Amino acid sequence: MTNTTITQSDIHNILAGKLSRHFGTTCEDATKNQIYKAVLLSVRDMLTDKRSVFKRKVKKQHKKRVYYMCMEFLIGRSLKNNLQNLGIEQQFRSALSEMGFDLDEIYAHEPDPGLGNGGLGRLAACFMDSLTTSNYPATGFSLCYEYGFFHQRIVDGNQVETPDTWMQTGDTWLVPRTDKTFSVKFGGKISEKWDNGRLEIINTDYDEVEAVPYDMMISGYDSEAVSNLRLWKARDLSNFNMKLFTQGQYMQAVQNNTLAETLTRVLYPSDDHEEGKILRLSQQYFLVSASLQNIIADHISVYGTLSNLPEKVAIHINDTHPALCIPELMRILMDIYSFSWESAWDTVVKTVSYTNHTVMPEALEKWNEDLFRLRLPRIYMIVCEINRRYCADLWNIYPGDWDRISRMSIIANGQVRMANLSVVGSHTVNGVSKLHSEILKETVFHDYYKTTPEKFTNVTNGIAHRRWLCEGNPMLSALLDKTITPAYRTDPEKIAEFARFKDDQSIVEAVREIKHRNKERFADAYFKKFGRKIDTHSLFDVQAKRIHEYKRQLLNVLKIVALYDEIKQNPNISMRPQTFLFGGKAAPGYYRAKDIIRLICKLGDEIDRDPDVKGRLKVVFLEEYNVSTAEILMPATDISEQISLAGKEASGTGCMKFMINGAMTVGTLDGANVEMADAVGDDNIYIFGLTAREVDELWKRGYHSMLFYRESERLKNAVDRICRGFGGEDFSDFENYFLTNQNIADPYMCLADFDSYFSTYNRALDDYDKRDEWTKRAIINIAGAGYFASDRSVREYAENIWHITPIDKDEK
Ligand code: 26V
Repeated sequence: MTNTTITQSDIHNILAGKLSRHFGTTCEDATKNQIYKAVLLSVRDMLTDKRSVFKRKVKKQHKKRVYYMCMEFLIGRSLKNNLQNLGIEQQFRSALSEMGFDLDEIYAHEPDPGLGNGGLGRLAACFMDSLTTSNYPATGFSLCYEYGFFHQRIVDGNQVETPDTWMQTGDTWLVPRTDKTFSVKFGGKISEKWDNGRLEIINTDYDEVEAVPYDMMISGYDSEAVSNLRLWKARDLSNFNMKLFTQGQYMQAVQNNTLAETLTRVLYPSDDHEEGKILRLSQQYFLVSASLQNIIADHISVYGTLSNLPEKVAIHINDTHPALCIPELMRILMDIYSFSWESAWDTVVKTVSYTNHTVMPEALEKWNEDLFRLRLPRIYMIVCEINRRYCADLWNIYPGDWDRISRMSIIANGQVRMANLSVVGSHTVNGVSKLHSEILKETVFHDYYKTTPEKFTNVTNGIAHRRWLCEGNPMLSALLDKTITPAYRTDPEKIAEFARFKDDQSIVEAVREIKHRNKERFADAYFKKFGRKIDTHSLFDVQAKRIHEYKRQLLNVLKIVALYDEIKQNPNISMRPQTFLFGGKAAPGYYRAKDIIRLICKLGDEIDRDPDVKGRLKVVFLEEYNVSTAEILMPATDISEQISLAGKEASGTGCMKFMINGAMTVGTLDGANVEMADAVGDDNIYIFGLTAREVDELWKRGYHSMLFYRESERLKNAVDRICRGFGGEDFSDFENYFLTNQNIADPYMCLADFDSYFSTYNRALDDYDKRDEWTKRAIINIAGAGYFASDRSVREYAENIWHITPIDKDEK
């Protein structure tokens, strides 16, 4: 799509204006950084203009709006996305080139804001892209973390964390709205007073923090909409001590402001366990309270009443992190707008919906009750009352069934359980893949499913294919444009038409050539950054995701060690050259994950040093894996490793990004892999290992990894080899981990799945040599990936959960 209303010379003039006003310089004298800022500011202006037209339409058409609340939005870089969406990339490229600047270099100058940990945050960003492209009235709410997700350095195999100071150059997209602030209160004392027959809640001695919005506009492809992602930043409000100040004690007057200063300072860099930190709870309440006040104020300004809130507003809580929405909306409706309990509750449940993103028990949020009461006294009272009424209802349904009622209770054993609160306070609860939604009903939410089955549904995740295919793989998308027309850009299921070309030899060759060029592009970028070479004629086998035991990077390591062992036992064995690429960060306090990184790095060094290998195997650990790296890594991948223990990965979205770029998946029947296998058929995906049900049964029977170790010579050798260490580095602790741990050895059953994994991988390796066949199957994967576009996911949310419709384009 090209926007023909703006010309190269218009852009030249716009940039000249920006440079003169902001930096007092000219196109001739500007530095690269000044040009970068001038480009961003110009695009920002265009988005602002476009957004104001869209906002008017939404208001005029009285559209129902969705508010997507999430502690994380892993948006990635925005410039290229915005220019392509607006259809003005070409004009900018030419205008800049005339001024002596290369647009690609300007792209590279933009920092990649790490406002998320992984899948959950990236999904939120993909959804904003799709909502906007599909012209839905949508707003994202999150926090403006001063420090995003840490940068990862690898020093002698060890992960070292350094701060992500993205705001220093990345804040140009943000528009501070100091005119739209709200105040959020923490702690204090609550008292009640009857006033004219109305119960008044009085909060005293609280700490007050000002929430300042920083807005980032999100563009859509060829759409009328420009959405807003509103990020809240905490600013000190009440801790300025005027008395001390007027006494001349300037420094003391501003000393006591730690809460406001720390609240939005840093993103929690762990996505696997709740540390129960009061700061995290405060962050969550800050997000929720500021956003809800904002939503209510906007709604009142349009409708003048809250009685129609559920008809005009959908609030989505992305995982339990914003679950305080439920009691906070109750508080606002009752304490400020005098709703009765019953009508407030009815409004809340009709407005709020919830997505669960994990069944890992350690990630299910629970707060210490005392801490919760102290920090959020009024919210605590409301949660207690929600719980009291809910348990009373349950008592009527299940009289005497204490066990069940205590399992379903929101507060129990001194803890507030956020997942239970989320289910009770939402009208709809969904998982993120078919399998995961079924597991939710059978396990974590089983009692609720039995009680209110109509609440539960599934929406399989999706990816913004415009970023992950069109932007990241311009050669492949150009080929698609040529063969099936560009219609798939806004209607992704049309990619299916590409399957027609699987027997067209010229297309098969073109797809193979594109894969190779993308491998070269990746290898060049890697060389520029690290000064090390990768053989682009080797097979690229990639596992890129957070480092977690359940994702089983260790199973991959066992496979590589077994292949290495084959070479050691027979140095002349014929083996296709393979490069194993790992990318991902470990949570700073997750020592096992950090050890896995060290193991990968040290294995890589050992293999590099070994003359027997003769370049046939190479292991690369990619430092600082982030959205920008993923964008060039995925198009370069031959085999995508999706090997979590079945039942543990809620969906996975990386798997979809690899698929749409023509990689073949080696994976378990877990998360979205199940649906990917359905989409392409068994011949076009490499499935191995235990199913979720088999895992469950084995677990119940009693899992003994030692039995698998003893039965497989290859596995035994691989485990023993790891335990002997690499290059003087000791990994003997893995013996305990895999085999002898008294609690539970090999908790994610790597050993049980090893043989099946190894033989399946080798089958893929053999198939890779039949180059035309392989590429045909790559084409089938690309063609089958349309379903996994987030355009489809958000349409399902819009139609089945939020009940929103796109704006009417023709109406003014
Ligand atoms: C938990 C916690 C707890 C400690 C504080 C920080 C924090 C941050 C995130 C989480 C929950 C993470 C859940 C998550 O990321 N799930 C992933 O969601 C993806 C999108 O639905 C899905 O594809 C992945 O399979 C799933 O692991």
